[in-house]
Amino acid sequence: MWRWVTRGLVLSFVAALATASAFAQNQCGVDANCIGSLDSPDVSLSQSGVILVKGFALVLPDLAKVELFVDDQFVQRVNTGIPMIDVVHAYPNWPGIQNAAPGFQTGFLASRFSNANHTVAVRVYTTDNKIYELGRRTITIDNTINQAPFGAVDIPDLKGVYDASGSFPVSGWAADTDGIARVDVRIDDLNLQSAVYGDSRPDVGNAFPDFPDAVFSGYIANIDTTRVQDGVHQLTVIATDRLGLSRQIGRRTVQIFNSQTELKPFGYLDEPKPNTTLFGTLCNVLPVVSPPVNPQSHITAIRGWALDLGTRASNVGGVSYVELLIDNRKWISTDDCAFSPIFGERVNCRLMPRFDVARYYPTYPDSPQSGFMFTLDVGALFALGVRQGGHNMKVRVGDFDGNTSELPTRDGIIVTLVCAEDNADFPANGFIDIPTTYDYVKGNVTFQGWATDENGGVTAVEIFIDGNFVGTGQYGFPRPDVRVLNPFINGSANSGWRFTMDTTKISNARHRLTVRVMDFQGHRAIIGSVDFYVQNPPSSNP
Ligand SMILES: [Ca+2]
Ligand SMILES: [Ca+2]
Ligand SMILES: [Ca+2]
Repeated sequence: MWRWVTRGLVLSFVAALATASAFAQNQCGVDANCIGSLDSPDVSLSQSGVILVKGFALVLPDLAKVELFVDDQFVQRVNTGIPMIDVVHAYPNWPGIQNAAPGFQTGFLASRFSNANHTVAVRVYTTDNKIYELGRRTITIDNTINQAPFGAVDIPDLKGVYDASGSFPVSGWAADTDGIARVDVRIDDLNLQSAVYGDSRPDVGNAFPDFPDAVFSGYIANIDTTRVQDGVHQLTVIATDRLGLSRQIGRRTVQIFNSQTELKPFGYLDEPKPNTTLFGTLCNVLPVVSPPVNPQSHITAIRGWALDLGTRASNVGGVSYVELLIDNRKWISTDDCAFSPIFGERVNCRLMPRFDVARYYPTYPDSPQSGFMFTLDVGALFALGVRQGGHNMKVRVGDFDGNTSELPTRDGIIVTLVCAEDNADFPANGFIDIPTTYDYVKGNVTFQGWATDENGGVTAVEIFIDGNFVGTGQYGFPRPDVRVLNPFINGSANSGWRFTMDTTKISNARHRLTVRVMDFQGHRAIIGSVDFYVQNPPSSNP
């Protein structure tokens, strides 16, 4: 009996040695070149849904990759490079720690495994081809359990008490294999508002490769702080799945302070985009009306939206006026809003429908009618002494308390104003629909928009990234919407352009798309620029 027991022990010990040597790996922590921890999954809980695998690893000389193993079988590569302030503080003497982002995170579907015990471990690969195993543990999978939603709050971040006034965004991501029914933002455990859910989060998609819904897991709520008393509050974000199960996915301390003078208007200038060439006609004809417009001249539409909040006490939130400034001089104000006999409709007005804005700011005064539009006659400006060339354009918004803001920023945008009559040419007109400003894109992305040229038509749509020519787009796609807006322009019905770009060829960073159009006479005009972010997963074969 004694011999039998001992023999069994010895055999299992030999078997363990054989397993370890087969992979030629060390446990992270046995030498000075690897420090790490696997914080999740928790062995004390039965696992279901998406099993989160999270931790950190600091290795020397450098980290090559991290891989997830379940039952000693390779499952997937793990997303690395996640900042972890607490780890940076805990290992102040680690080489290069101040710039380190030692966190890693992934997840895998529990439904791919049986309801039983399974081993989980990650392997950490160094740039000098060493392999360390980290965090081996046995977990229990029980697919009959409904997992509560999981996610994160990215904004506000964890850096301490967040000072807020007026409007501030709460954003992050939330996911659940049953689908997310809603994400709610609470202040002091009272529901304040629901977030808009379903925005694209390619970084989260990368972290959960076998859970495709994670790509559209982003949420954002724009919080109107004037609905809350000034002071320190606890803000929590609660996600609820389609089966009704909820989880708090983040908690932050916010300090709210609202005074009338701080509650400035905010908003955005949608059109024109930066760098656009805007043209005028009848450049020598002095306009007889104010704001300056000549009948039959070419008109440029200036469009955007603006909102404003008031304090709890005074409650006089709301936009009072919007003005168009060129080189800091006011040319048109929504105080001029009136029926125009030239256009046969009301022009230079605010309170225009913007249901897209209302979706993101549902509780704000006038948000369904937050739009404004100006009819700018560039030719009339020339007649009044404005020179052709580059000019600063911005929009100033005033509230009822005497506060003003400038859109899109105090710096405005640069536009080029030209007279179309000088070389008998109307510069091309157009727009960039995709990407929208600060979109996150990855892999192959198709930029899209439209372009027209009123005399002769479009020959080429030239695409620039960060000022470098990258190719010409395809042209001639149907755009009935553009036709409706520009019925008098030949070719507007088929004015769509597209350009497919492999974003893995450029860095994971902010970039600027600029689109230039050439017409049949060889005249070129920029139709705008849009800034966007590229976020591709690390290459799968380092
Ligand atoms: Ca669930
Ligand atoms: Ca205000
Ligand atoms: Ca032209």
